[in-house]
Amino acid sequence: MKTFNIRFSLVFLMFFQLGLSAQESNIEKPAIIPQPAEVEWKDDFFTLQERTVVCFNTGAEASAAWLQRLLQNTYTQSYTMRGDNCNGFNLNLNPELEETLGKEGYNLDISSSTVNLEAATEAGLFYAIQTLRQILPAGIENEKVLEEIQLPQVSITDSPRFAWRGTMLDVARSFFGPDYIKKHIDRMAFYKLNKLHLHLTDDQGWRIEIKQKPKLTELGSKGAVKGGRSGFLTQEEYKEIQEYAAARNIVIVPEIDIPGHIYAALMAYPELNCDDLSNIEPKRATPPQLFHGYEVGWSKFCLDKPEIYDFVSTVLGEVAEITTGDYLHIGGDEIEDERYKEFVIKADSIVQGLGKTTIGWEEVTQAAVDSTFISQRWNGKTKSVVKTPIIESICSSFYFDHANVPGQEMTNNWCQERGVSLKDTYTFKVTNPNTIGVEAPVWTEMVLSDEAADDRFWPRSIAMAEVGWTKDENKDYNGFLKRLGAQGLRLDFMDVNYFRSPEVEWNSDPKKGVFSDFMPESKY
Ligand code: TNX
Repeated sequence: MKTFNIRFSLVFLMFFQLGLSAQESNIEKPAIIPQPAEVEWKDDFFTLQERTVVCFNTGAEASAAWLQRLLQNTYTQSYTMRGDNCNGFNLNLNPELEETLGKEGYNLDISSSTVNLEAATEAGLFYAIQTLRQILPAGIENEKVLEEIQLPQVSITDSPRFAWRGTMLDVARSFFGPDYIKKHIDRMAFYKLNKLHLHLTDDQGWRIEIKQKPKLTELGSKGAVKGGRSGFLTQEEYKEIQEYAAARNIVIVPEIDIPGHIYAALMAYPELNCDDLSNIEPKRATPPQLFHGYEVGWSKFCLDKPEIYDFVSTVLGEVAEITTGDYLHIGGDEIEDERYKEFVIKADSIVQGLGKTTIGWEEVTQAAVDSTFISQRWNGKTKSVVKTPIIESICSSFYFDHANVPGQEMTNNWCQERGVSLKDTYTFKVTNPNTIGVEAPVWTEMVLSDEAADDRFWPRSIAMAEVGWTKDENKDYNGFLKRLGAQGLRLDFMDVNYFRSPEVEWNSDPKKGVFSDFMPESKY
């Protein structure tokens, strides 16, 4: 009897296992990017019912709205309800979880009948929802999915490696308005990026309204690089973008580039020049002309004139007033002047006086700035006299105005002749203990349309998102390429004009989206 029992159990077990593996192969494991810290897939699934309750507790109201918005693109009818534990979707905000999950971490647990999302903050819940979104079928990105939805059961515990996960858009060389910026914010949020740095001013254009200095936009916003768009953001538009971003856990970081890269202000307010114009290269442009070229490093304030500090205080004061984030970026790149260090220290104290944290390009660390000053590394050439927190934007891995593949047209490859490949981005290893995160700039001297900006940002920003979020031991380039390829269709549905990196096997719908016209040469 005993032997029979054991035999029977063995046979039963074998059947059971066979059954499971068959089931398992039916349900593909979704591609999640960035790779979460801990993922445990189970061999069973959750079926989305025709009616669903979304339960949320105090503080999770906005998350409930997000989740309901997501479920709207499925056949389910969802109802939100204040409460702790419903038999359906549960959003649980619990500040005590900060100890284990940090500010942006979350737990996501999908079992046979419930989907539980918990975090210490709404940011964490928002990220749990983004992960859930990646587990739901790609079709929800552009239509109502009516076929039955089965989600694999899973238990995910996740939190980011770095607090700073950003992109930078140069709206000064060529203007990008609220519509594109919001689209960009949506895509960033999907990949758990949380800082959008706007390079608002440069020689070619001034892009943010300053009420006490109206000529900055009346005159200074009219320029752009040849073929690029001009324009500016009103303060109302800026605030609206900022609110849109905040709802997606993204902080807008405004940059007013001083004391160099400042010609747009110098043509609008010529009194900021030295009387003999020794602060600019007149062959590039002289006031009241606009500048449409590409050259850098040829303009600066007249640093001997004390009035420039009034100008700086007024401008930064207004920008600080409309900025809800903690940071003001003062640029500080590509200038030589005896008074440069003095200027940086003074500008920092103005920013601190406005209650914000100062950020500057790495050159600022030639000056003995405070240890709260954040420096943004881009060419790694500065001899720093201080240790500061660092945002990593080293050009050889994170300058996305560079070519996706060698020879790509309309790219600027001064840092690395062959451009910046997906692999260059993905395999960057952060080793400096002062690094607070990563950020990828798209400079727009050669990026003149929304489609081109998409092509430069995506998919390399996705690789960067994983550098910023995922710990080294959980990263793997080949695994990343597979997950990225699997997300192609989703990017199509999201209407992203991403560069079809040749190293990726894209699961993509050629009827959707606009393809980049680049054809790799056979030698690549
Ligand atoms: C360097 S990076 C610049 C920008 C240019 C960019 C082009 C930095 C701080 N300055 O002014 O647009 O190269 O790649």
